[in-house]
Amino acid sequence: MPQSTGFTTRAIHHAYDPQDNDGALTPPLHLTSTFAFETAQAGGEIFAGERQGHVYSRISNPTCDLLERRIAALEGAEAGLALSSGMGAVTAVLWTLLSPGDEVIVDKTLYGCTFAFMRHGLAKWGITITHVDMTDPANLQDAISEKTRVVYFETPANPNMRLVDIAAMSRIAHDFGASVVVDNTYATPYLTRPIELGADIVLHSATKYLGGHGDVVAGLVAGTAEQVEQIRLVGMKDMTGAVMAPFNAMLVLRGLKTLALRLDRHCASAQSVAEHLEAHPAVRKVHYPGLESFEQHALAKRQMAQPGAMIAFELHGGMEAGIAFMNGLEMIQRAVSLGDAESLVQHPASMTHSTYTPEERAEHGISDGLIRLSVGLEDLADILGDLERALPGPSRQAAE
Ligand code: 3LM
Repeated sequence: MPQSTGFTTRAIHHAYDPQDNDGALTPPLHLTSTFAFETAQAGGEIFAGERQGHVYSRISNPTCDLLERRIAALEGAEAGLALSSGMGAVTAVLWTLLSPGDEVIVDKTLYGCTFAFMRHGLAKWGITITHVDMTDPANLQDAISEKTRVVYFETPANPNMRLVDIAAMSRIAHDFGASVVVDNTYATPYLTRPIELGADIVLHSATKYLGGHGDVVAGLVAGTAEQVEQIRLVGMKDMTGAVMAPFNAMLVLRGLKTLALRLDRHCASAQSVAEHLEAHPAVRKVHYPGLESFEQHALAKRQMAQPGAMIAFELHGGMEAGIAFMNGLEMIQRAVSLGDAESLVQHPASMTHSTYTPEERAEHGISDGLIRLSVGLEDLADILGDLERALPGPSRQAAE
């Protein structure tokens, strides 16, 4: 299939020909831990890298291999790597790229476990973690030095939706020889392709939109063939063992086929929900890149094909009002994670970002009253109806 085919065509067909597999339309699931060598010599040659072939499923597996080719094709990268989880991807990439004495510069806002890994994991091994506010590239320019090996950020950032200008960051980082690693979980390659904008490595929690159905925990990485091979052999094979199970690769391959279709619907509904929330008297502030009032709306339009389907918002009554609102929801589920068919709501300060101390949350712009909503695929009228019932206001007061 030529590279120039469309995004969804690649998500459905790339790197698979049914005629290579007895005509099976759906790629086979290779449930095998190890691979038999035709001869002892052939095995030795595969181990020595002189011959192509699979050895053991902690290193590679044909079902995972197909997923790796697909994510690379969708991200515009040379190669991909499938891992056990998003955190497996984060840790395998950073253990591979960093050594004691190095510095990693990260954005102020990160997913809670990534933040904890940096602060309490990497720091333990003599790696310096420097947080800068990456909403302004000048802050990176001021902080970067020859010791900086990696510049790392999420855009949009979990949970407060801050955006980072990938092209501007990459130019600054590359002047100092640092690698730019982007967590593209919120945007997915359908909305933003960091490598095309200058980043070096992209990683994902494929548990979210890529899997898309809330039934798998998975991670993906994309980058140059050389980098990905290193991450496979050092970060994944030896340092973390965070390998994806072939069955999970099959679920993510299935999810990818409908990624564009689902995101079109997710984004259209999220835009309506964000506008609805912004107009509601009980709502103090809505953080959604598709709103004119969003501080980085211009960057969102330049960098994202659509504004995504994650919304963060605060109610006038702060945390207490937020908790009451969450408990008032009937259809929208109170759960962490995101990108599923089901709309999900959670409270970052006590849930996904409880890995930050209260002081760190204040310093990093994660307010105690912030509510995070992952807008799902249900009928828009039902999503809006559930929100309306749960928000403080005359209708709720009358019912109480
Ligand atoms: C969450 N996030 O609810 P896994 N990068 C980003 C993420 O959002 C996540 C990961 C990496 C959530 C998970 S919180 C207990 C549940 C931007 C995960 C890590 O290892 O696949 O969970 O990915 O925000």
